[in-house]
Amino acid sequence: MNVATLPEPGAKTLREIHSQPNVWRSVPAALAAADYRRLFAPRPDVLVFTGCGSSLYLAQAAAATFRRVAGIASVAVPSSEVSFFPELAFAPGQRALLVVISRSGETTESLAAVAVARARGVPVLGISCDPASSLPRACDVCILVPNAAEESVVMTRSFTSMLLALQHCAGEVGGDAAYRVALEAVPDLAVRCDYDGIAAIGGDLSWDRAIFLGAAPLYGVAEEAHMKLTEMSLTTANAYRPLEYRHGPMSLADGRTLIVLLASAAARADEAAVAREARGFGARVVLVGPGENDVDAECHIRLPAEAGDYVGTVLAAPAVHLLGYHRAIAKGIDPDEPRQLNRFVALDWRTDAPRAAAQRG
Ligand code: F1P
Repeated sequence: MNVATLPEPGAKTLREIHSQPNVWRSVPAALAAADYRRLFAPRPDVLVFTGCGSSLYLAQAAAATFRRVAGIASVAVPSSEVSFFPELAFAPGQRALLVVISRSGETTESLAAVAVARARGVPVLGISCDPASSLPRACDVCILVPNAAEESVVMTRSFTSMLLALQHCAGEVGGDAAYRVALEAVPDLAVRCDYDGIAAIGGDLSWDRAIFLGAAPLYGVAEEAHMKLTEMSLTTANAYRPLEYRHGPMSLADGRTLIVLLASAAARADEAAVAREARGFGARVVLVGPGENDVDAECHIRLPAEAGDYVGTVLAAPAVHLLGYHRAIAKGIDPDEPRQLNRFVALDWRTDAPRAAAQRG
């Protein structure tokens, strides 16, 4: 093969990362095509968000948003736990709605979670990027965001676009029209962000462990960030709520540790104190959030002040996606070809019946 025609390593992933604001603009129209409102009448007592990998972290951010914006009790449960510990998801006497998140719509554990819900008479709302997949056929209603799908294995724009779609749902279900208007402005806010400053940090191989700190809906983004860095650049990473970092993990903070604080508005001063303490142990600090660089971060990805914790949730994602991309390239790794990873995990489970029942035969 002519070397000149070989694609640049990571070309697909980089293109997909930068395409996010434009893809986000199409989310309201994608939502309008799905009659999801009927699953909220009567109003469920609890929403159980579920998914695997990046989609589980998306579930965490979506659950926090629904609690705050729609005022409905919401939890995020890994799809495998819905199958093996359904009592953690569905309490007797509680009217639940299962919300299954799957870019591919083919992850076995997530399809099995649908079977568990069905067997209990629990309605299912799905969200996926593949209209031809199994998930839309298995759900009562499925929101589809097809142009957010990636060619790459790693999820970037599908994560943020499906999260934005669910945040719009929360606004609709909560009757908060102003929230939905604020969400529609998010793509324009993203265009105002200068994400490129993260490239130098990604290219600096003098750190080799990353800690992502995020609270409430940003915790799901922090978890996604740790996953992206791991998948793209084979780097050890962890995610914590910011103030949790003092309760043990800070013992590892040193000169080879990168702290990425996804700062919230609600707890900003206290979160900044944690970052400064970590810096005191030699850790490097990156700040992603609005306002001033009050943590003496060596890199500040400044987000617009009007972002807010439940409107600007997705705005931190391109920064952490680019961190993973640039670190992969600096390490000579192609983020378009992540090691030992498939587009989705297919298991030899029956998914037409709850796993436990299927195991009993
Ligand atoms: C879920 C997932 C991805 C992960 C990898 C394997 O896929 O765990 O989050 O990055 O691609 O599959 P899906 O259920 O959202 O399609």
